[in-house]
Amino acid sequence: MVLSKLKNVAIGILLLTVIVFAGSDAQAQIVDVDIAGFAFSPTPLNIATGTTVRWTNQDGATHTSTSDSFIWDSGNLSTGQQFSYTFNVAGTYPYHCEIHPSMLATVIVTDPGPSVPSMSTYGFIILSILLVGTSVWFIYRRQRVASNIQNI
Ligand SMILES: [Cu+2]
Repeated sequence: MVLSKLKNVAIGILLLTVIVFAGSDAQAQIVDVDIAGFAFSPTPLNIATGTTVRWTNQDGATHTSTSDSFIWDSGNLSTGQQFSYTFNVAGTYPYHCEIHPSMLATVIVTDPGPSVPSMSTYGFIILSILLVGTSVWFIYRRQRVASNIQNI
């Protein structure tokens, strides 16, 4: 009886904790770079590791997004075409358009380090511990009262 109630409380707390942690987990991001007016915008672009950059050619002319060290190369992008690349390693990445050598830009990737749980997450954990504690105490007390009545 007591054990099954405790199990229900424990499962409930566990589920809530999982939901909160899943919700606070930083999602992979996509950042857009426009190719317009024979220029990349924005540049320099500052992003965190794991971010995907998506270039879209807004010009009538054909362009490319090509890393200066050929880490990536979009090939020819005609009007409206897109190209994406995910930056998993921190560093400075200069790039250019193969067709128009004057089109230069840079992506700067920094590693934000391991994500630290927010204060609200700590608050939730403390609240959970308090909730479990009081639940256990109430159930234990009720059990003692019940056994005392039986002993009379
Ligand atoms: Cu170009």
